[in-house]
Amino acid sequence: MATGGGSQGPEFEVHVLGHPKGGPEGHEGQLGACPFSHRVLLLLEERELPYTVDFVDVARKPDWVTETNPEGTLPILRDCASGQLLHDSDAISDFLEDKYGGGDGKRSLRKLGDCPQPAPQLWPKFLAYLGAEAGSQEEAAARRELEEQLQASPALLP
Ligand SMILES: N[C@@H](CCC(=O)N[C@@H](CS)C(=O)NCC(=O)O)C(=O)O
Repeated sequence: MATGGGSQGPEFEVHVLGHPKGGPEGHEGQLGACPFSHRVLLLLEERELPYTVDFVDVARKPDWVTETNPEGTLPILRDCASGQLLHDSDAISDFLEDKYGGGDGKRSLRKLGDCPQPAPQLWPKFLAYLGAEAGSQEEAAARRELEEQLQASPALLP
């Protein structure tokens, strides 16, 4: 396990998606392309919380991952003091905010419900637009649908 965050003993264990191709060290010690895992590492770093990180090979997922969460997804955060396991980056983000937000001179990163949210189809429509053939009717339709989603996300617009 690698370590990060503050200088005291680890307060959290974070299990994140490992790199699928590996390298000289295989999957161990390499972060994979998982925005949810990156998010949790960033939250711990931003709060300067001491943690250890475990890079999980999803092709050989340990049993405890699926036993504790039927969806079997990463990241997973373990609070070393209480032993509590948290799955899902939204839940982890809100848990850290409840525990550390705004206290001891640390700035609040806000809870999910207090942040502006995009329309639910914004990201899928953006991906559909990117994947459409340039100049095609499909691209024009995908662009219209993307614009509708943007209009439905006023808090994100300048
Ligand atoms: N809603 C979850 C999504 C997590 C997720 O989809 N993780 C993916 C990697 S980006 C995963 O663990 N995939 C492995 C699998 O499904 O076996 C969160 O926010 O943490």
